[in-house]
Amino acid sequence: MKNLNYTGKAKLKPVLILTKLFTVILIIFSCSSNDDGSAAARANSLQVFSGDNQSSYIGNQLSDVIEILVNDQNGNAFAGTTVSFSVSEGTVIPNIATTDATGKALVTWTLGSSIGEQILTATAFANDGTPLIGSPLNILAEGLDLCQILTNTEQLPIGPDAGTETNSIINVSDDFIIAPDVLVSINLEHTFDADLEIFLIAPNGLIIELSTDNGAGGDNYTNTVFDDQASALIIDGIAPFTGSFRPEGVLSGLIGNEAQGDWILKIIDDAGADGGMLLSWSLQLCRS
Ligand SMILES: [Ca+2]
Ligand SMILES: [Ca+2]
Repeated sequence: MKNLNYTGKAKLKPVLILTKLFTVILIIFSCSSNDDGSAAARANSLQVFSGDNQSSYIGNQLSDVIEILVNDQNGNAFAGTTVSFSVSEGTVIPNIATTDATGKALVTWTLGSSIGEQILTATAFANDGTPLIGSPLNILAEGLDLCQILTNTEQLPIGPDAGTETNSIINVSDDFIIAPDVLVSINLEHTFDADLEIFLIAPNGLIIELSTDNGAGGDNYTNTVFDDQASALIIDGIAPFTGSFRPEGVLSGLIGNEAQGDWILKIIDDAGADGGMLLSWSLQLCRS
């Protein structure tokens, strides 16, 4: 028993000494790095908290704010750091923001005019002037085209009997107000163009006369684009009307209307005999 007790104490003593020594070292170490005993937190790193990789239409503000997070060296949120922002194009508000109690700086970003990738850059420095880890920081967004072109390639017969109607639908699923420029393009085959009366009908029922009884005995409409800004009038054109023409009605009458819904290309063959085929048509609609 004595031997056992003696052996036990002999093993215990070095452990106690080492523990005390380690405690002393810890106290010395912590005293040397913290004069007042509190944590000496400092701004250390910069990262995106939220708002990266959004998309929006060019010239429009992104739906979510961009949140930048500054942490200290222990990974805790750090307040009071100045973060500067710049954009490849568009605007960011504000240009300079200070991190709040949650370590975050918030900005709104309105995209510039380029379709595709746009870049917001956040920059922040420590008190000693060195950049924070992660700075400069790039946040990306995608600028979307304001205009969409929708196409229907379903082939439908035209005529040949008098009074035959051909209706082809393009559905617009997006909900937006129509801005300039509205364009319609058509491709069709027909052996006597003057038989044809071609209209665009908007979801709200507005009817735009594109071309009626033009082209005399000529054939087809081949890559014909109806555009209010074209220099040539469709009534002055010659079959197969390849190129851009001002329609008989005005497409600009659609501006300000709701885009969503079914758009109809209506073709009436108003004379017997000759007939043909609708090959495809497209509708360009833009938003502001
Ligand atoms: Ca006919
Ligand atoms: Ca006409």
